[in-house]
Amino acid sequence: MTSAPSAVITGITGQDGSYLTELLLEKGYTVHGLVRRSSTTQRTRLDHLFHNHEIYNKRLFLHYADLDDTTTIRRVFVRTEPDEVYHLAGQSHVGASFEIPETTCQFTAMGTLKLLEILRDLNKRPRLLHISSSEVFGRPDKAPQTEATPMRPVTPYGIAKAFATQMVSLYRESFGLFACNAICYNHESPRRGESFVTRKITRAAAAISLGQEDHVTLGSIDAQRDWGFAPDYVKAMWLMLQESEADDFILATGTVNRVEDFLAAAFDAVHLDWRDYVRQDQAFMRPSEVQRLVGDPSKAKRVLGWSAQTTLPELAARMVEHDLKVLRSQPEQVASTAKSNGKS
Ligand code: GDR
Repeated sequence: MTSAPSAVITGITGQDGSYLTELLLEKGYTVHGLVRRSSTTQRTRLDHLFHNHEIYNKRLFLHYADLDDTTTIRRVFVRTEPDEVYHLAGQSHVGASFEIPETTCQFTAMGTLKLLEILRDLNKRPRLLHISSSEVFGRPDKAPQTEATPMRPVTPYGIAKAFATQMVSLYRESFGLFACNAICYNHESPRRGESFVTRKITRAAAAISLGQEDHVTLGSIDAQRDWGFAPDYVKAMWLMLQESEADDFILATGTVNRVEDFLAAAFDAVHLDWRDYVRQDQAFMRPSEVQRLVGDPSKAKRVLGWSAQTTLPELAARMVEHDLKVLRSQPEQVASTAKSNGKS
């Protein structure tokens, strides 16, 4: 009898980490999550699993390990001998990367290199999925972008991701690691952090419709992005590690929209006109902005049989519906979170 497959997930407490954990548990995996040692670590996305006694500490385990703590991470790998590693952790906010470029590079770039070095030395090497980003393309010459589009990042976050992405390819080619980059375009969900533009908008639309807020302040609303639904994307990440050859894939919808289109979809869901409630502030503009990113997911479709299933209006409506529910059940908490949405 073969034993159940096992996986390590870095960044398990994030949006993607939580959906991926659910997917892997459904598939019978034992899941080991690496979490930062911090008194304020947010784990609400996984609470339902921690409270499940059939799962927590039976098939789902947490290990404290910062991304730069190589000794501890190595120990986790030696002890757990995972079949697969999903490397999702890092400083994921592009706007914030201008304010904390060193931290961004330390975790996103060097954290990935340190992980690769650990994997290279293991006797039993797991397969690695690294979550890369459309930000590596920066201001590309060509749209939509493919796996062959040159990287021209223009943000500290994009530069750190480009470094990590190229290191993953290098370790695959030079050291024979089964290591893949999932070059993900924006992917959202009700579990998205509130400082990202989609969730900030859906929360605000919900709060405004319930009379708890009267406006939302944003930065650039003509920026164009390719927005998909996060649970669709974690399925592709898993599929990538089931292939016989390690390879990189663009994960995207192939459809581009403006922030304005997302605003319209979210406010439509509560029957309001977004133009009456949106203010703009320089504080939310970035020193260097990626204006338009859209991916060509045809390789993922051809090789993995994967395609994004959720349209932008469906995505926005689903997120607004969730925020309305939360807001109605915890009005004070949600209103104060929305107010304290810092510079992002
Ligand atoms: P992005 O997502 O930078 O594309 O990175 P984000 O939601 O932060 O911004 C999308 C676009 O909206 C504009 N914008 C604002 N953004 C934020 N956060 N807050 C605002 O108030 C606001 N107003 C306008 C931004 O300028 C930008 O053009 C996301 C992250 O998940 C990355 O980790 C990931 O790699 C990429 O998507 C793919």
